[in-house]
Amino acid sequence: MGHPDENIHPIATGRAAETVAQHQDPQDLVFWAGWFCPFVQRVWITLEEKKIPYQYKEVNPYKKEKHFLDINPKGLVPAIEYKGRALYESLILCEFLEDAYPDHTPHLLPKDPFERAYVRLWIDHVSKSIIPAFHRTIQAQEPKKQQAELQEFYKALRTISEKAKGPYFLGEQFTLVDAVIAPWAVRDYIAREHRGYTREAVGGGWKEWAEQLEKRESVIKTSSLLEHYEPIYGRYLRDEAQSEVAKAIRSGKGSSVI
Ligand SMILES: N[C@@H](CCC(=O)N[C@@H](CS)C(=O)NCC(=O)O)C(=O)O
Repeated sequence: MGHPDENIHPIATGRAAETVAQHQDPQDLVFWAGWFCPFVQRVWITLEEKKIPYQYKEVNPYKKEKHFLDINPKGLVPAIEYKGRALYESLILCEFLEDAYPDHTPHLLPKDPFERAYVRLWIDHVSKSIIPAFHRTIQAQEPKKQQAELQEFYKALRTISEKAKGPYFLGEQFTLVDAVIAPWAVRDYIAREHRGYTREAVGGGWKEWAEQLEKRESVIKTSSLLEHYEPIYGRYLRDEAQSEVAKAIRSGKGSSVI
């Protein structure tokens, strides 16, 4: 995600704010988070699912403050400090939590090696197909391009949804596939409000799956009030290419009217 607008809300709201308040005491694990970030929410869901003790610390990753760059040289949230040592990258963090807290259930990765690899295969699809298509859909300005990208987003979601057994990806068990895609079920309303996306149009059972994900306690507890997510996408959503100025530029009159 790029640099959000200045009017981005500084801290978590709604149920996520309650969760933050409950996780202020020092712990072995410090969770460096940005309340708004979908990659953060995956790790947060994992922490909540497994009831791992953690101390929540809010950081604005766009400020690139030195203390945070010492933790994650990339300057991105999420990051963690575990007994004083730092790690980052959301998928790696989710797997680390599985490995470092083996007694904490539920296990989000199946025991069976095939099933484990299968979960990772579909997480890879989320990373490589679904998230890029979501961002291209949001960022596209030309209506034709928006439509084309939206179709790609639908296709990527349909492909995985057709494999979902219900209520969750592997059936009754909530796994990492569910945890990593859930933040986009929370945020897909942005595409609905601005790009004509509907869950029904995805097909393949996405609507039912997304509704299950939204209802999951760990997802609810890590979600802020919906209206605060929108400004984060504002820069992409602002249809500048359709503004009068943009139209003027396109028609060759640009420099004289700006
Ligand atoms: N691949 C990273 C992506 C994390 C990411 O992009 N985080 C965003 C916020 S949602 C960030 O920290 N952005 C700061 C920046 O781009 O400078 C992960 O999975 O953890």
